[in-house]
Amino acid sequence: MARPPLSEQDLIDRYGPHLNQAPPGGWDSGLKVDKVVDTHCCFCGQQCGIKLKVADNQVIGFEPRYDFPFNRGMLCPKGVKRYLQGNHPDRLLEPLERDQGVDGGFRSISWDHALDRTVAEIRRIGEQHGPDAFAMLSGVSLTNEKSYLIGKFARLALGTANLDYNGRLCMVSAGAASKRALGVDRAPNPWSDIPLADVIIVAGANVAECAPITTSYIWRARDRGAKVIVADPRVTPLARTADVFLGLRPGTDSALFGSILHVLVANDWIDQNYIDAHTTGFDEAAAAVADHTPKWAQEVTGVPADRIIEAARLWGTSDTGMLLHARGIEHHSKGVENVNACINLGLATGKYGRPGCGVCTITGQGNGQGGREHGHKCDQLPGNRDITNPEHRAHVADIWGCDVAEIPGKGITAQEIVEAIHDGQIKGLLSICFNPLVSLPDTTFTREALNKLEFYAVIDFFLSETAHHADVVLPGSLHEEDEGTVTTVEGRCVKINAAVDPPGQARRDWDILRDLARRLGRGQYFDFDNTQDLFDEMCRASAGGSADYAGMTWDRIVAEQGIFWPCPEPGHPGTPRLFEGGKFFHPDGKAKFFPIRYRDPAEVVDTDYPVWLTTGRVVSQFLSGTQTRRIAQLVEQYPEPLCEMHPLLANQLGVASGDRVTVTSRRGSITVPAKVVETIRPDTVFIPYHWPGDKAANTLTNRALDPISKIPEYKVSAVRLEKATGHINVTDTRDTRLHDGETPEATR
Ligand SMILES: Nc1nc2c(c(=O)[nH]1)N[C@H]1C(S)=C(S)[C@@H](COP(=O)(O)OP(=O)(O)OC[C@H]3O[C@@H](n4cnc5c(=O)[nH]c(N)nc54)[C@H](O)[C@@H]3O)O[C@H]1N2
Ligand SMILES: Nc1nc2c(c(=O)[nH]1)N[C@H]1C(S)=C(S)[C@@H](COP(=O)(O)OP(=O)(O)OC[C@H]3O[C@@H](n4cnc5c(=O)[nH]c(N)nc54)[C@H](O)[C@@H]3O)O[C@H]1N2
Ligand code: SF4
Ligand SMILES: [Mo]
Repeated sequence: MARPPLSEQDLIDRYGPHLNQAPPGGWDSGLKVDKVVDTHCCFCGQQCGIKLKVADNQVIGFEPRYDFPFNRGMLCPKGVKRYLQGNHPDRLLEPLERDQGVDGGFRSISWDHALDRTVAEIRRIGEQHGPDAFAMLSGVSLTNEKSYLIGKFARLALGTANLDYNGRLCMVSAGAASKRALGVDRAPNPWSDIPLADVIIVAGANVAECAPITTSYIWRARDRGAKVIVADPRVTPLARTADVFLGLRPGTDSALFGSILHVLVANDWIDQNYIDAHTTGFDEAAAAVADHTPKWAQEVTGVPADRIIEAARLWGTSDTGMLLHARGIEHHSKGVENVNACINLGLATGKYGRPGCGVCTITGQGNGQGGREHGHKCDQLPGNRDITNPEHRAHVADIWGCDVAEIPGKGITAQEIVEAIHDGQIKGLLSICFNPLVSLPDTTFTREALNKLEFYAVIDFFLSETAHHADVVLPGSLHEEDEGTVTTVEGRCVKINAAVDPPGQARRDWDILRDLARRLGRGQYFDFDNTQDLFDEMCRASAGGSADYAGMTWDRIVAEQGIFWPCPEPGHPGTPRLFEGGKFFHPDGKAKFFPIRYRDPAEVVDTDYPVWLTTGRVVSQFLSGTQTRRIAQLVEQYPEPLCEMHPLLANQLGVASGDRVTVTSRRGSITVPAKVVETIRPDTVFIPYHWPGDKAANTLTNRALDPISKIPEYKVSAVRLEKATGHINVTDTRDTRLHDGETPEATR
């Protein structure tokens, strides 16, 4: 609901009758504010504290929050502009139904009609094809309470096993690796440990653009003299200040980390006492990399052998050290192996459970951490429990007050759900907080699948590109329209406060799901009146699980600026640092090494597709862009996807910055302007993925999945490039030239 323009009288009331005369109350910012609400940013997993300024039930501005210890008043460009999305004219204000008629557009319908039709289709598909033929997809921009509710809703109201979430595209490689090695899925450290590290390895994480506030933690370590090592095919902004840059070829991380382990062992830069006391499987892990010599790794990764040795020396001989990784090593058909290779480096040198020591994943979406704990993954029940474990099922059935047999078994993962839709096995879908048409690999395939659905309902606040394929669109709530909790990158559960009510007929997400459950005849399991009720039930359900919130209350969370889980009972202080005293979460208390050998990515370059493509993000856009592509000030910073390429490749193609290039993979092709940069390997191009349609990087990417985590291989595809017609003036404020003394080998 856009606010009407100010009338002349409004202007006089606000600013006084003459330009040179102050209004009665004196000059101020011109904003009449009813209240200022302490909450957190709705975007990335760092969850910076922010204040929203509210007037007339609209968010009209923001102020930084200096009291929140994580960001202490700092915000990135997205956090600063986030408040602008709420009043956007595209905001969905009433339920919509696809009009099969003339132009195939949508028409407004009543809530009763929208919900009754949705329920009728869920019933019809269930009766004709069984309950698993109706799937649900969910998202981790949602609060903990909603994640919990969705897990329960899919299992008890829809009765389907096939519920999964968009963290499947994001956090699952890190989660699976961490769980199998350490018995728990959480970054082991509070971020206040980062400045205490003597060496910091940043692997496949564009910290400055994607976790901007984390940069300041790393610089605080540098100020103490810490060494920074960056492993990335691109010289990211942080890499420009690195002491050692490991400019590896996409898809070769396990060769790099395997070789570092090899060097640690060969030089006895390991902590044998720690290994003996607190771990199992070291000998097998060391044997697996016996042939991963730096010379061999130089061939595979393109990183000079002496740099690999230097990185190993810094890591192995420093008393403290942290390794931070993100999707650059996780978005692979061997994402879990890559993460386990990193964890091996931490365990081999005893870098766990002490200040300034740990191997941490940097979470992605706003609730990238909490959203993977409370049971909306296909194999999971609340408390990060296992849906196939009889004891876990019994515990949750007890909390839910249902028969154990009513909880379906393990379902299939997000990409597999889309494959099953394409195959015709799954006929109906309800999605909330997910835009798969932009975010899944191989867009053409995803579109075909969506078009095959017999019925599709979407809960969103904007008509996302995926929602265009829906039969029914239910207008849900924006972050600032509901309260609840999220769990940040540090494992700190924080409180989100509602600033405004949903506009028009839009409803809170939980209210929509509760209504659907009631209409499905399952209201008895969804007898709650607000999100606080949901939080309390969620905490009870999590009790005894690895992600234990049982001792938390909203009051405590607010008073203590968040609580780190596990927090198993009232009065428990929470657990900022995991694994102190070498205690891991497996039954024997020990951590597990995994033997990791390098293997090729699912697709490799050849004569037809000779260039590596990798994809990712830019600072001003967020994920599938549904939100940030609607904020003009962010669009201006980077209006459309550019194909970053090295001058050597550009010369070969006869291309200058701004010339359009056609990029083709085995899946399809897109044509985008080139951006010639010295900050990328000559054999690799990078395209950010935030745009839909003919600008969608995912038209090119591969559906290959990691066998364990089922994450798609977004970071490696093989492509060919040709100069196309057309040119734009590329404006990007980033400095992508390399200066004297700043010429990493990989970019020569
Ligand atoms: N501005 C912004 N911030 C965000 C988001 C956003 O969309 N925009 N999204 C949030 C979410 S959900 C996520 S998951 C995080 C993602 O945060 P990041 O993982 O940091 O971001 P990406 O751009 O996906 O990839 C990170 C880096 O991996 C490198 N890379 C590519 N291939 C490889 C490889 O094979 N090996 C290695 N070692 N590196 C490789 C890329 O060059 C890139 O610099 O960001 C969060 N923050
Ligand atoms: N090529 C390539 N593809 C990628 C990646 C990559 O690096 N390269 N990264 C992957 C990663 S890490 C991620 S996390 C995914 C993200 O992919 P998606 O999860 O599909 O992207 P989002 O933009 O978060 O989509 C969320 C949708 O939910 C809506 N939404 C947001 N908050 C709420 C809410 O509170 N309630 C409701 N009802 N709706 C809400 C938004 O409007 C949006 O339409 O993309 C993946 N895709
Ligand atoms: S760093 Fe993340 S949480 Fe902080 S303001 Fe930026 S997008 Fe928001
Ligand atoms: Mo993500």
